[in-house]
Formats: sequence, C-alpha cells, structure tokens
Amino acid sequence: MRTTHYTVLAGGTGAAKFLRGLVQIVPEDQIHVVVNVGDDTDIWGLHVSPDIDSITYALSGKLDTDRGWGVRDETFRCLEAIEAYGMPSWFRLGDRDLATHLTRTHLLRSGLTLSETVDRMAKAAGVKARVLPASDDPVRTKIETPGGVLGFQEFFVREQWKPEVRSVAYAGAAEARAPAAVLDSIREAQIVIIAPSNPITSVGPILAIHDIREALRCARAEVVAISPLIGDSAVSGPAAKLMEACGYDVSPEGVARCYHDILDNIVIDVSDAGFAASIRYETIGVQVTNILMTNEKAARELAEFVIHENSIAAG
Ligand code: FO1
Repeated sequence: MRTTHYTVLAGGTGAAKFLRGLVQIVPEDQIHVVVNVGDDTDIWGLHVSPDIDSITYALSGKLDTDRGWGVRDETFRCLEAIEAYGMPSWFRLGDRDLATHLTRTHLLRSGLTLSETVDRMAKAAGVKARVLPASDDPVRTKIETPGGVLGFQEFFVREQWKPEVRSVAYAGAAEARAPAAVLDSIREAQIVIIAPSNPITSVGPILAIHDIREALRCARAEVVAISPLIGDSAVSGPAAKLMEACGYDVSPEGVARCYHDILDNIVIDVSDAGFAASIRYETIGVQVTNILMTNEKAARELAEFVIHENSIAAG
C-alpha cells in the first residue's frame, strides 16, 4: 500500500527551522528528510555529520535553536580538557553532542552503513520522520581558496568563511550512489521540497549525486524550492558569497537557476516579488509569501503555505 509522504532535501540550520514548522502541519511520520553529507568530517577520529545531527536534534526537540547547531543546555567539559592539552579546539564538540559522534562512529565501525546508523539513532531519539543521508558513500565539499583547498568545516568554522572562494567541488560525488530509500522517497513523494538551505554547500552536494538529480528530474510530484535568500542576502551563513563564487546571481532568480532542471516552483519572499516575471520566464512557477522564519509560528505558516500551494498545483 502506498502511503503519502513529503520529501524534504535538507542542509542544516535553515532546513531544521523549516522542519519545526512542517511537523506542525503534516504528521511527522509522513516526512522524509534527505540530508546533505558534504559537511561531514572527521574530528578526533569521530565521524561528525553536522547536518544530519541538526535535523535529528531539531526533530527530537534537542537542538540549540539560538546557535542553530548542537544540543541545547550543552556543556563543553571534554573540549576544555582537550584545550588544556594545548590541542586545537576550533570545532566545538559539546559533551552531549560527543555521545552522538561516539555512537555513530562505533556503529559505523561495527559494519552498519551511515543510513542504518542514522535510522537507528533517530528512532532511539524518538524521531518519527525518516532521516535519510543522501549517500552512504563519502561525498565531501571542498572549497578552493587562495591559500589552498579547505574542507567545508575548515572553511566555515575555523576560517569563519572569510577566505576568498575560487571554486567549490564535491569530492566523491561522481562515484557516489544514493541509497534506494532516497530514490524511492523522491519518486513516490507527494511533494518534494528543497529547504531554504545553501544551494551550493547544502543542497549542491545532494544534487551532485547523479541518481538523485535524475530521480528529481523524473519525479511525478511537484518539486518546490524555498529561497534561502531575501534580496541579495542570505538569511544566514555564506550562501551569497558561495553563489557569487560559483557564477550565480545573488538573488532568488540565481537560486532558481541553481535548480533550473529539476524545479517546478520556487517560493520567494514578498519583498522579492519583483523577480517573479523573470523567474517565470524560465518556466518555473513563483509562489510569494513571507519566508523569514523568525519564530515557530512563522515556520508553521511558511510550511502551511508550501503544502497548500503545491498540493493545489499537484491537483
Ligand atoms: N558551527 C560553528 O560555527 N562552530 C562550531 O564550533 C561548530 C561545531 C559543531 C559541532 C557539531 C556539529 O554537528 C555542528 C557544529 N557546527 C559548528 C555547525 C556546522 O559546522 C555548520 O552549521 C554546518 O555544517 C552548516 O550546515
């Protein structure tokens, strides 16, 4: 029997906010989240999956919503002890968060895939949505700067996204396969929603996986993206800087271009309604509302709008 579900392609902070709204509109067990793994990194020998954790923490109510990552009411005793040894501490792993990375690394070493590991840990945390890593194979975002090529966390956290960006690459993406559950989720979704995440470093690594881009091109559902930009500014993080470095206009039109071959509709902010005509010219539908999620009510209203508009479009 086919069950209704909504598939969300997600990065970290912006997607986590949107999902907190979406769970107020549709039953959580009807939500599938395909999550970026391009930010994953190795810290102290542990497999850290920042976007998977932001999504899982958000759905289980544990996310520190002020920071947008990690666990709320966190302590950093272990990190302080590591600092006392004179070791680098730029990547701030909290004590409770460490339990997540220790568990994930242990399960991976025992032979589970990343998908199996994430599924088991999300269920244990009480998450009813399906959290699906975009790939079990390593896909890693690399940022080329004048000083050399940096991993995403080195660029984003250690260097505070200050270096000039020359290019962005997704190492491993050409060989990576998507798990069957991801492809089925996209093919059978009621609506596919691209969360308001960074198009280059959050959604880009997902779309760089050939099977996923192909499944999206063939999806029977409407594919709708929520712009992570208002005007020429990212709601948070380096989206504007990275889009510019990759040759896209820093505007909702540029976002539509990033997804031009897979998108049916894009949701843009009311203040950007002036872009509607040029985006529609690219045969992409434009839906206009308030996209700034300043609180859970705003996130719920945005989710309600996206579901309502695209359910009508799907007929
Ligand atoms: N972001 C920071 O800005 N500083 C940190 O020290 C930091 C630590 C960290 C630890 C675990 C984790 O899952 C995420 C963490 N993040 C941190 C967030 C993360 O690097 C980014 O927000 C995402 O990769 C972008 O989506």
